Amino acid sequence: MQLKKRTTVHELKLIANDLRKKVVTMIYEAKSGHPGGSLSAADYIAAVYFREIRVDPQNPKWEDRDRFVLSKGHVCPVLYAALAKRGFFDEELIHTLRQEGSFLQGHPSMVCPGIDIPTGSLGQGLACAVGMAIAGKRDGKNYRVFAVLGDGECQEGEIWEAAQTANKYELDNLVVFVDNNNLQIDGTTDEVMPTLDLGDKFKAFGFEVYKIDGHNMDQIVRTLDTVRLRRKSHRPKCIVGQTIKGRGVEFMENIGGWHGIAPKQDEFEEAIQELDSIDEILALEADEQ
Ligand SMILES: Cc1ncc(C[n+]2csc(CCOP(=O)(O)OP(=O)(O)O)c2C)c(N)n1
Repeated sequence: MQLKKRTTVHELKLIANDLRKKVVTMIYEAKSGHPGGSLSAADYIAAVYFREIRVDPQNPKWEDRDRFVLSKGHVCPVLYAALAKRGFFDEELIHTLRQEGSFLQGHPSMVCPGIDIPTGSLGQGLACAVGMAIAGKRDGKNYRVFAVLGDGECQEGEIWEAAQTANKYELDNLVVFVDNNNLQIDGTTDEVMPTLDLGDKFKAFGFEVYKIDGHNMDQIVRTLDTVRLRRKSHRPKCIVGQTIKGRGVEFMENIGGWHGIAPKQDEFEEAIQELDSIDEILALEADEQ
């Protein structure tokens, strides 16, 4: 089910900041995890989970729900934070990230309520999303499938086989987001294996492409609105969001080293302080409106 009232852009900005705080907290407490790519995807994931996706947290396996595939599964802390905030499970459980016995493991698993497919082996998620979208059409279902890919991940050949298939089956129920933060584990995507312009590539594979600033909530919301209106266009959709790895925590921003390490206590405190100050700025913004 969609939320009763459409969440406003301002509310989504606050939610995204809250997700960022939770990401930093979870990874600090677990002493491991992937902050950089979680923080870069936070704005889009906030918009999808709090404005767009039709899910029922009380009935996570609802047959007609929209599906969500976090193809770059290592950034699951941001997805867990969103699922907890939407009520799929007790928010307190976010403090169990990566603990033995917790369903919040280092990569998503289907024992966690709200996870539609296990991911982590990069390159495979889009093919799963395509399969779900084909099944939806075959079964006459109205659901959509949202997938989130990393730009480094797009170096994998399987992504392009899946994209080809999405075009062949006219999967207008598929919405792909590429988190184009230009970094991966070992450096920039250009240094490791240039992906070239991912928007142009998806376009060449038959997708409708929207190139946006992946941190501009106005643009994200407008693009999701457009994509929803074009639901029956017979073409899959791809939103390429230009993003910043580590977004929101200045000392992590654009630093490859923050791909997969946890902040130490002083770093954690500094990060939370900075994110708290973003809340203060957002409160001022609201007062001025
Ligand atoms: C098939 C596969 N190869 C390697 C890895 C190890 N790995 C984990 S994250 C990552 C980098 C991913 O970069 P990107 O897709 O750009 O994600 P982001 O920078 O947004 O975190 C790699 C190589 C993996 N998970 N799966």
